[in-house]
Amino acid sequence: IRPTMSDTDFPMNAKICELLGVVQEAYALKKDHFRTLGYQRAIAKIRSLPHEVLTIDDVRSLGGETSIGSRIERKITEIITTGRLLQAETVLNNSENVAVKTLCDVWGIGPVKAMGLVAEGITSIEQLRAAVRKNDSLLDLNQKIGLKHYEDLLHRIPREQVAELEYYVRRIVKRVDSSIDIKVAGSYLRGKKSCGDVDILVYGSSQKLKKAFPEITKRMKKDGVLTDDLVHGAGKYFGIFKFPGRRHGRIDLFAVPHEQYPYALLTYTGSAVFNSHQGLQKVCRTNYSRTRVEPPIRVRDEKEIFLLLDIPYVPPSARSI
Ligand code: DCP
Ligand code: MG
Ligand code: MN
Repeated sequence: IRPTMSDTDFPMNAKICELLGVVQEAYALKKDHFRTLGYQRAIAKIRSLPHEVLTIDDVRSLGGETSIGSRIERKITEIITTGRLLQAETVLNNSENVAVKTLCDVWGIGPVKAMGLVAEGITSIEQLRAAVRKNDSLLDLNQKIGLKHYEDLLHRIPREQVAELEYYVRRIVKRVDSSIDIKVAGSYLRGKKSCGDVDILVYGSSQKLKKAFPEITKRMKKDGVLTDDLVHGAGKYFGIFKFPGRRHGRIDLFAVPHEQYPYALLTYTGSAVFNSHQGLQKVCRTNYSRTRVEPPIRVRDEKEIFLLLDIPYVPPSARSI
């Protein structure tokens, strides 16, 4: 388990988020959803604080419906007073956790698969590669592609390189059908300096897309830019791309008919809170152009969700359209 950097500007808040994050990931690996959620909420809350946490009261005074539990409060106190969190150190020193986390960095391998591999004594990428050479069916096709490009895919893609890819894909698209255009969504559209993958909406009339979309990926393959297919469904392509002299990267292409474009844009721009099945959350722009996400709006039943969205209620029996 590797600490992840947090977005907060306050050093102590960042430290708290980092150390609680280590514990949270350990619970996530153990499928302890209840504790994982508790830690996620605490981290989200601290990350969005407009002030530095210097005493536990800076956290306690927040109150609210999703106040931090006393167990997590004790952990925060430990971090504030000692600068360390024993439980996080235990997690980081547990070689089994570290092995599971390492294997999860292979695209296509999730915690369950990783735990299975570790149970078979496979604890490193090197060992996994050796094991696959002996037993070809140890991983599925996508996982094998993930393993092949493991090192390259660990790196995020600098946004300048995403812009290069955008330029290239648009040129291909225009040659196939000049009425079709593309929009790069995901973290790129959100202005991130680097992206985990490149998410591209290919939009136009649904009639034209039907023929053009497969032709577009076909040409990109012929150019050697698409090197491996992961998911190749109707109107959807997930794969690996590579430009000469650059690392391999992940690319997602989505065929989007004009009339669906605004919905697709909202969905694929993210981040996940803007798409959640876990709750409607108010997102406020604060001073210093920071974004603050409020806890999910509490609702008693589905009807209240429709009410919030100003849509007449539709009972489940009427939803099989
Ligand atoms: N998305 C979603 N639910 C998922 C996967 C994705 O709502 N299970 C949406 C929100 C994401 C967007 O699609 O922001 C793009 O997904 P990515 O996984 O590519 O995530 P990002 O582009 O936001 O980040 P990254 O830089 O890691 O690719
Ligand atoms: Mg992305
Ligand atoms: Mn993506």
